[in-house]
Amino acid sequence: MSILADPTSTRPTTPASDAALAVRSWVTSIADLTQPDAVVWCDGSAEERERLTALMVESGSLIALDPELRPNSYLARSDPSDVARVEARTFICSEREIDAGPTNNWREPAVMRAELRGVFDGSMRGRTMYVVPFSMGPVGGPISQAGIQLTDSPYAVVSMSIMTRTGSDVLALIDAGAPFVPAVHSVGAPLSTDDAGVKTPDVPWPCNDLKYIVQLPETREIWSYGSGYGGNALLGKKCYALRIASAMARDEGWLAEHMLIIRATSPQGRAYHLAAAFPSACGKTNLAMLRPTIPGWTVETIGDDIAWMRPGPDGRLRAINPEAGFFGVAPGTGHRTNPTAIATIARDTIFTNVALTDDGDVWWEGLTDEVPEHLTDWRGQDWTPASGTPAAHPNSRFTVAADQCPTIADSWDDPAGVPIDAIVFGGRRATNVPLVAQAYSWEHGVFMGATISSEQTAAAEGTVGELRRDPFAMLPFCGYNMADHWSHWLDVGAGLTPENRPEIFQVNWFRKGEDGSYLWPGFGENSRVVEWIVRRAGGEKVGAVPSPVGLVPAPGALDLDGLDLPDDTVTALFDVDPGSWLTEADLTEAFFERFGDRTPAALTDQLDDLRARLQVWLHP
Ligand code: GTP
Ligand code: SPV
Ligand code: MN
Repeated sequence: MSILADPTSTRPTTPASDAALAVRSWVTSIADLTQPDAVVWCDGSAEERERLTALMVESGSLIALDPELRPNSYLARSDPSDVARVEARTFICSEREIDAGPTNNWREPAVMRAELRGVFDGSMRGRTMYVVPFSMGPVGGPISQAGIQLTDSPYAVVSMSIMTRTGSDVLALIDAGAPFVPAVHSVGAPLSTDDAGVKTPDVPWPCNDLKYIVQLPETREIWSYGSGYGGNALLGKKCYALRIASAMARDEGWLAEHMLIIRATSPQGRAYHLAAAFPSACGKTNLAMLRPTIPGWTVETIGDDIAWMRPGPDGRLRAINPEAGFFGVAPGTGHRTNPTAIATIARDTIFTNVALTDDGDVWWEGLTDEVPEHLTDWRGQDWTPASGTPAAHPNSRFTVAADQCPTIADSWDDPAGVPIDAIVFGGRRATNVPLVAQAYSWEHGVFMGATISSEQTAAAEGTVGELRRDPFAMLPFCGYNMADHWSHWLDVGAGLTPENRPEIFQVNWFRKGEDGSYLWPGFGENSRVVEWIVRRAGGEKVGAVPSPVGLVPAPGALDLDGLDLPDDTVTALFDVDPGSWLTEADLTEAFFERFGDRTPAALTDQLDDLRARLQVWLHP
């Protein structure tokens, strides 16, 4: 088998440099290990995507939607066992366990490598191995980084070509010596051939019950086995842009974060940039595509999931969206809640695990108010409203290019990034956390980020609804010791001058009343909170009053015009109950203790300050 065995392969230009030879010898070594039938070098072209898409339609991996209703769009149904990230099988393999920290699964690199050699041995037999050079961020940009994903999944190739910049220009950069992260992916479902030379038939969604999502942050490598889904398989996303990049960023003085980025422009024409970290399925895509309900404001989208930020030549913290597409949660995305997303996915979209309508379009819970009378559910079974099961999987997703978004900012792909004015941390909290609060200082803001807790969602395996700590919304994504991440944030803040340092805020769209319903209408109405945040960050005269947990809007400072919120609802949205906050402080202390002496003293000082403010609140 030769590297160029497949006649459809676009042969990369004859390698001239040592770098180019090293890439080819790495590709050969992985092909020798995994033994695919053919190796195809991907050029990222439209023809290539069409060819692979047609191949998947033919094999049954993709279902073409009605082109009149949803042009050039497809539905994929995963294996029912392969529907979300698998955190229990996600490993950070640093030489020392302490460097992975208590919140990551750690394995010794040498042990993991030996294990991986075993599982990858012959794992691509009967399949094609695709070579996908990709760039996170604009190709060659000062904040961008390159990678190469080897994969036996055409679904991963096509998805990567939407989610990242792939193709020959990236390979040329790597051949010229640009560093790249090698990322190997196999669905772990080799196809055997019998004595007569007949291959076992393939299934629409090959995968393996045994899964490994492995990051080696010190040697900057990724190995993923057994899953074809989302963050497990599109290795540029969580594996690279967060787990590996967070470790790079720590070493090099920048930040790789699970954050959306937006640009908000006031009626006066002043533009502000905001980056916000919420745990998975807690509202990043929705905030990124926010349609403001308050007059005169516009919000434009820069990124919906990941931000890479570094101090720029002007001394400001500059952020890029390293991705090129959105892998967004479908359920709950509707004409009423997120019309921008609905417009974005009108064409050229891959849907995974949503329901199919009888006329060949897609549907999911929350897309429309009225529920279709008959559907084919995400498992391919007949479904009616009486079925009693969701028609779309709760973690079903759409994959779509960022530039299809009608609110995409013209600066979204500026290689130099946009200057960040405000950083926001949030989570899904039925109680305690107010609608919005501003940190008293950078250190207090880092404390807010470090103490995020959130009710678990369907974006990963686990019990939905259970409260868990998710510091910086990075619990499943930090490639090194989480406490070191907090120290790193303290250092980055200390390196910025006060004028250039973003203000930090905390928000909670999910607080519930006694009847269990949300107190805050959310979605477009979140623009009211965004206005208060960016005006505060911009140093404008907009009122704030102290509370134990941060500065909250002064009476009348948050624009609630036209909302018809009863006064007691507003009070409940901002209620700080010292008793339950003191209990929460005890839990925070226990949480910090898990990290031993790696927890920065600045954060235990912040905990002391919080307790002191709560005591004053309790006994004024
Ligand atoms: P990942 O892609 O997993 O990182 O998720 P995300 O953080 O981008 O979450 P997304 O915006 O997709 O929202 C997840 C779910 O939360 C969807 O079902 C949304 O409808 C719902 N949601 C988002 N914003 C709000 C809000 O302001 N209020 C309420 N009640 N629900 C919201
Ligand atoms: C998340 O879980 O935060 C996602 C989806 O954005 S995945 O790409 O699967 O990680
Ligand atoms: Mn995410």
